[in-house]
Amino acid sequence: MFVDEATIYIKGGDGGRGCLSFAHYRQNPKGGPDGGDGGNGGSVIIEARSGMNTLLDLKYHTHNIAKRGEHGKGKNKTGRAGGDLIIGVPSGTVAKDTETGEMLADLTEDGQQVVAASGGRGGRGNTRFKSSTNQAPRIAEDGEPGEEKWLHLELKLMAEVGLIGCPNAGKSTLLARISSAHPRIGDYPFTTLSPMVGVVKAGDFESFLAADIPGLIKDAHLGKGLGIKFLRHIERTELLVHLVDMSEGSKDDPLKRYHEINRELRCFSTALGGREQIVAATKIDLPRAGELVYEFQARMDDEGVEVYPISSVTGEGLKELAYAIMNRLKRLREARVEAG
Ligand SMILES: Nc1nc2c(ncn2[C@@H]2O[C@H](COP(=O)(O)OP(=O)(O)OP(=O)(O)O)[C@@H](O)[C@H]2O)c(=O)[nH]1
Ligand SMILES: [Mg+2]
Repeated sequence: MFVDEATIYIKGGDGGRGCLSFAHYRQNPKGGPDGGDGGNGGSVIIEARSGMNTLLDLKYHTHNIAKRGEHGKGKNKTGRAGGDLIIGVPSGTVAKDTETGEMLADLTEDGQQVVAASGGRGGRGNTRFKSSTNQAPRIAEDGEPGEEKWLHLELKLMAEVGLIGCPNAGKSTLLARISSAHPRIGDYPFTTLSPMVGVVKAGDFESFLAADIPGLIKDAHLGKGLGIKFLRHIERTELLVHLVDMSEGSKDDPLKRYHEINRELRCFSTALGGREQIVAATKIDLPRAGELVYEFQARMDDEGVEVYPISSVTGEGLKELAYAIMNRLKRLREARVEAG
């Protein structure tokens, strides 16, 4: 099951207590201090793993506590340190402190780690307190407690391209057709209930990652339909491909739908609202589509936006679209490099 949010409690292990002990040898009945230090507690470490794609496990495993350090022992033996607790999360997970709202980490790279809660330091044994004036110190420290906090984890998928549009526009069908992914497809709105990423090949050597998300409707920002919560999964994208359905009669103006979706994006964030888009007119194989596409293209032309007509059934226009996406991505990257 795809779960993209979880709240967990984490605590570093407590440090072990320092030991209060004196050596007693036959030759030296008075002995001297020989209490060892306590071991350090283990830390809680969050690690990104590209092979994972859900926070499901953590949803049901909320308490995560690292091992405590062992107490120090006589004969100056230091207690063993508690092992770190490593929690794996999908790449793209953002960790925030629930209390302060502070972002602790944005784990985007496979294997990237962050110490989310440090273990407590072990207490010093009495040997450490020996001095010229105090040869037999009767003090030893307690270990420090491990750091504890509640974390909110939120997964934001890693993809360069996001597919957006109304429910039933053909987003999942397009992704299934041009990528390795197998999203669910259905002849009804809201078929897609959780986002999915696919690798799209453009030519022999180039590819990009595209994310399919549930469809948006007017007033999604007010909670209509599935709402806008899935938009966070396309926040990291560089480019959006906006799919507009050409099969839905002329009364339901495609241009109007196109503007409605863009409005929802702006309501979610100015960043997403301002993201570059490529517009694709879908389902052009259907008999009634021809005229609508022509009209839509003409009106978009007035707005200075190019439209790519496609059919995921016949395959028409798909290659052109994939190449257009790849080229736009390259241009965006070049512009980014130039801008430093
Ligand atoms: N004729 C034709 N039908 C298509 C085409 N693309 C998608 N469809 C059909 O349109 C319906 C909706 O397709 P989906 O890919 O599930 O649409 P979606 O945009 O992912 O929908 P949601 O997940 O609900 O947002 C399905 O019945 C598809 O078979 C196309 O190019 N031509
Ligand atoms: Mg879908």
